[in-house]
Amino acid sequence: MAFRDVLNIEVAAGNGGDGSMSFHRAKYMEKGGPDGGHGGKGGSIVLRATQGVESLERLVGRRKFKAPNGAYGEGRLRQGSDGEDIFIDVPVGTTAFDEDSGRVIADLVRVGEERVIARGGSGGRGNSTFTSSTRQAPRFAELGTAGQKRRVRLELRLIADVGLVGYPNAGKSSLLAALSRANPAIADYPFTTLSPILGVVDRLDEAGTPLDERFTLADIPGIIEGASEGKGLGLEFLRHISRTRLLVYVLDVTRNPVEELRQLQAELYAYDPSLLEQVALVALNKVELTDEDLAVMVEDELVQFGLPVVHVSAKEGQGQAQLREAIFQMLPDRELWAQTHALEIEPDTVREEALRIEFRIDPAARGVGIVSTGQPERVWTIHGGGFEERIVRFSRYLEEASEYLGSVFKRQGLYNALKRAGAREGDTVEIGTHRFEYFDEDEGK
Ligand SMILES: Nc1nc2c(ncn2[C@@H]2O[C@H](COP(=O)(O)OP(=O)(O)OP(=O)(O)O)[C@@H](O)[C@H]2O)c(=O)[nH]1
Ligand SMILES: [Mg+2]
Repeated sequence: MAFRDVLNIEVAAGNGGDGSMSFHRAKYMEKGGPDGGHGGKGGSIVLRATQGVESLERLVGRRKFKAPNGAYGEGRLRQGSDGEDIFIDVPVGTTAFDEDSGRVIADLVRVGEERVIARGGSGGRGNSTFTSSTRQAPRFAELGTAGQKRRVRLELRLIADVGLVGYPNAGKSSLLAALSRANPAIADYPFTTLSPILGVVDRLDEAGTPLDERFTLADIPGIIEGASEGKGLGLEFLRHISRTRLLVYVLDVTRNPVEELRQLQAELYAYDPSLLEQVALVALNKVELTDEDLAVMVEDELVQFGLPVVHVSAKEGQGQAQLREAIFQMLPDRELWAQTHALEIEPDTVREEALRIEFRIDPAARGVGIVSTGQPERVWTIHGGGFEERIVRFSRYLEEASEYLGSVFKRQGLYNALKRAGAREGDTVEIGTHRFEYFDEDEGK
């Protein structure tokens, strides 16, 4: 099975159902009251983290997800049913990005965690809602709003506690095999490991009996100089270690460990500078191939990096118990780590746009554009403040709802704002596709 760890999908939440415009009808009753019910909510698209799914592969073949719409409201105050949410199961460790804004919209790190990635539209209110002392028979209702549509990129980062990084052939896979029950491919050629592999490492007591304490260890493909420019297998796989709590630099003592570590750190830095802030140690591997004095000399040279050094042999077993124990002792506490490394997630609610009034046309000032009424037309265009959305929600009943909308707009301060901007009696106000005449209430008082 190919290891797929990035997947692009398209998601569309359901639209909200329209509110109903209806009046009660019964025998012997001439004129019943308004009884239009509300529309139902549209279904949302929800990501859910599950265990036991190792890759995003499971989703392949299905790139588009659509949640059902909410049902229309009906007479007799019957509310439309809500559209059901659609759940997309993804492996723990999946992060979702909005393809267009690039922002993180979900980051699932615990089994069972859920996050809405496309919100269903809300249902419109039925006409029964809009009665008042002066409006007994509203002949309008509210439409449902559109569900959110998004292009989403899913990325899977293995949630490993510890990551092994090193040049090809340094012995990373050999170490994983020695410390855990994982069975990675090991061979005497570079880039044996082509995709990340996880193993579980138990803490052992002195007699070698497992204690009830363990960490997961990720083995990733080797990194070479220039990896950040795409050489070798590139740095794609560093994504998997970007959220580990500890890094083990695996160095082959028989090569040039000091130079290799410098290069490794430069490549990691180029990918993501915060990788170098992770707790780390050095596993100086293959020590059985050199004499001890030489290994100690190398260790002295590595002092400049400020990292603890453990001498090991993945092949012969030396230092493995020490390496295991050193990792357990240095590993930052999971809860504390999670608190300081939480990704910043896009807020759920879109910040409401401030009201902007744009004075578009003043033909009089330019001496042109006399309309049929013989008056120069002055048009004020309204953006933001939720006014355009509100017009859309009543677009089917603009005529009937105009008095209600007028009172809402007034309460929201639209006419005051227009007046302050210099609007005059008879000017045209444009909100979305709707146009109406500006009327100054205080005039003539
Ligand atoms: N002598 C000796 N050989 C080792 C030791 N550890 C690993 N090797 C050998 O080094 C070679 C590479 O080992 P791997 O574990 O595949 O190395 P890797 O770092 O995973 O390599 P890539 O997956 O290509 O990045 C194999 O031939 C191993 O047998 C060791 O401690 N001593
Ligand atoms: Mg390997």
